[in-house]
Amino acid sequence: MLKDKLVLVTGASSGIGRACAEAFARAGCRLILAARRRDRLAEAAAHLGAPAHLVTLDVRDRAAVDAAIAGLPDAWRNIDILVNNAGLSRGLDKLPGGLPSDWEEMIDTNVKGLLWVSRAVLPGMIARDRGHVINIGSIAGHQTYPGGAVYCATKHAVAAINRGLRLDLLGTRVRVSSIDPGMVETDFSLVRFHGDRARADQVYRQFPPLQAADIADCVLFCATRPPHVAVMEMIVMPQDQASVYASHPRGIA
Ligand code: NDP
Ligand code: 8X3
Repeated sequence: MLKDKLVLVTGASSGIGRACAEAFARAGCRLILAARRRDRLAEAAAHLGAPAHLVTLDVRDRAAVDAAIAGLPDAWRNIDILVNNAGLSRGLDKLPGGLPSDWEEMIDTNVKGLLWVSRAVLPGMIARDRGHVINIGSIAGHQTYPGGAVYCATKHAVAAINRGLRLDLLGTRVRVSSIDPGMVETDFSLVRFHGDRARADQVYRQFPPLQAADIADCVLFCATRPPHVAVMEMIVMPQDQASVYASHPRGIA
């Protein structure tokens, strides 16, 4: 079903994005891998076992996004699936003491970056009357926790964009889905805590977290439904995390 489909994954240099690229590669797809760290993209591509085109891209830079999509070689232009995954959290400070630079980075990446990439890719999908935009949202798009106001605001925005895009594409065959995970063990916490490895590792010792491959499974599930089936939103949590407020501190064996 996915054989030879062309998939663009943003944030393919790490975590969930890289796992999605690997899963689509196993399904026979060709991959466009986008992120800022070229060395990490090249490393991911080397282990993919599928044709891959690398795009060094900061999704916050609208002009760069437009140029990257417009400049794709002919064989890499007709994107079938866009995985809007690039994103991050910065800081866990209560809002009155939060760093405006952290807020700007999150808003510019998680909201505006997702919009820039979608705006650049969607016209082609609509013209071909086929395609699938799969957004990586979060449980933080459904709930809000202390210190997370701005990150949660960005993921609430992703949820609204996902729902709005679905409405705006009604009548086309272009599908829109959001996969909204709870805690996934990736570099997410390392980035959130500005590189504090000990603090980041502690996050994933409370209970068995989801792994990036678990989210890639869900993305693949959405992408492999028959054309008349649209998965609009999927919340996926670790078994020991019932909400952002309620988890069972089972520890890690
Ligand atoms: P990682 O830190 O492992 O990966 C984040 C990816 O985003 C990296 O590939 C990074 O690439 C890319 N990225 C960040 N900023 C930019 C940018 N400006 N331009 C292009 N790429 C960028 O974290 P995750 O895999 O966990 O995060 C992926 C997505 O999943 C995010 O949207 C996150 O909000 C979401 N999510 C994560 C959860 C978790 O618990 N881990 C739970 C719910 C959702 P590079 O630095 O090379 O540019
Ligand atoms: C990441 C999940 O709960 O850390 O989006 O915000 S959470």
